[in-house]
Amino acid sequence: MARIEEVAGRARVHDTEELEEFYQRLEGLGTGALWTVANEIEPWFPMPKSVPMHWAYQDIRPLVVESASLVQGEKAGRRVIMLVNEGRKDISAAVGLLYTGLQIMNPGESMTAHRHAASALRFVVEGSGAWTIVDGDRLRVGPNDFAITPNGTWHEHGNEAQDNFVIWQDGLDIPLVNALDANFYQVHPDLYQVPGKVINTSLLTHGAGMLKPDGRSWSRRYSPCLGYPWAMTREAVENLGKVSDGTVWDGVIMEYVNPVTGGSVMPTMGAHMQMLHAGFAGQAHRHTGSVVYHVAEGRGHSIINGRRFDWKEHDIFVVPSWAWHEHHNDDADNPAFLFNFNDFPMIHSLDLWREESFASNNGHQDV
Ligand code: GTQ
Repeated sequence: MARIEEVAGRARVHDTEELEEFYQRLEGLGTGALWTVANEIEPWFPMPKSVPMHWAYQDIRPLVVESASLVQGEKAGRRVIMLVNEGRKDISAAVGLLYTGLQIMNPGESMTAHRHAASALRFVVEGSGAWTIVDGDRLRVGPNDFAITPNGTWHEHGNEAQDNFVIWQDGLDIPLVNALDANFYQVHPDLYQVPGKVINTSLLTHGAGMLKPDGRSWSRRYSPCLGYPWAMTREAVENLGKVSDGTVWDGVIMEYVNPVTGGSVMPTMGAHMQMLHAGFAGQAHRHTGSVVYHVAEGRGHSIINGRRFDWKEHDIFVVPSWAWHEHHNDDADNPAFLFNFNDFPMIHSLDLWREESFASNNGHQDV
């Protein structure tokens, strides 16, 4: 049944017996009449299937921990509890075309190496001892560190701690790459990589915002810096907060960047850290692009399309494309830090970025 819109310029052909019979003949030939679906496939504005959602860490953590004794990491490949959007169960997306999940690794555990066309990133939630090897570069990561595993790189990871598990959040563009029918997957021929001698090589090379003599010859589309430690990130955002009030929507926000180009860390996914100063009451805005947030520090709430979501440390919530959203820090004495990853690099590179503030829109909910 076509969605009729009685507006000049929109499809408004009512069904008749004659037309229905015509549509059947079209269907039999692998064809269809555009006007029966036009209003749906060309909405006036983005109509995401994803809905705003919030996952409280205290609710999910016990199940993540339970999974550590229920399945062997080696059998599961990756032992991950996915966060699945109500409206996107069909593609295992958390929001839009982004996937996310919480991965747990037992003490001494390591996962086998593989690579795929999808890009991945990690935001460490708890536990010391985690490491990843990306194309032979072994990186150590701790709580609130951010790390990338770009498209096509061999990667494996594990936990070298003796007595604590590690939980980190995975973010991948799997639903996007699958939507484009462009995914490939390979298990490493030796199952494990042989890492280079020096741990944290990419960070030692690129971690200070400086370039070595041939630094500009890096020609990949992703950042040569694979890790972004929390202490440096927090300090950078805090320092910016000393010289700038930030924006009325996002407070003091900074993007993790490729140090060679200043561009996003990967071509499909970008990531930010933002600080909402004590008592910050953000204004609402909306934009194209989907966002997955992780509360790195603090407590507060966000209002997303009119629904309030209270959050605290390590909670995860999502803002679908074109949804109004505003952030509040409910602690009068301490800043809150929100990590996010998003599909903005794609949206920008395809000239699909649109942004609007609630104030300038006079509060109209729709167009
Ligand atoms: O570590 O590459 O959560 O391939 C899901 C799929 C993590 C990974 C996930 C993956 C990975």
